[in-house]
Amino acid sequence: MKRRVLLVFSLAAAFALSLPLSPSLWAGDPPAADVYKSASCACCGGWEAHLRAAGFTVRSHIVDDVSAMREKLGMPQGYASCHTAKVGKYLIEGHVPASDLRRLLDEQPEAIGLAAPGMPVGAPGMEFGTPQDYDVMLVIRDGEARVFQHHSAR
Ligand SMILES: [Cu+2]
Repeated sequence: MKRRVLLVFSLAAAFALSLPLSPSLWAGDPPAADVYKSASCACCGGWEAHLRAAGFTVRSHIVDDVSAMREKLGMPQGYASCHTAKVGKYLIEGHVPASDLRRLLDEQPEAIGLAAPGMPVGAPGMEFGTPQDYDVMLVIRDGEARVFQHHSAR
């Protein structure tokens, strides 16, 4: 418990320290995002548009079986959403905001990647209805994850 609090605190501190440096840290182009989704997924397209607007190059890949592709890529099924993306060495599951993706790429933690499990209303690409609170998880390995960023609906 203590370790977890310390970890959260040090991450918050690291994030705060990195803020003024962010523009210079982000000098290069971000890696391209390869997005694996089904042909009928409209909200996946919404998320891709969000990434493009944030400066990412997006390559869409239509697959018949999104779940099988998730398995193949290595994102644990417990964090499943509607699409799985590969960005650099990381996997991104679901409607993860570009700001979290950039922070992940800046910090380069040892992890599988990020996941916004399910389909949280209000997340990028899911802008309809009443927004809800949701957590973006840092998936370290199968069965081990922690909150990377909490997103409040307000
Ligand atoms: Cu979706």
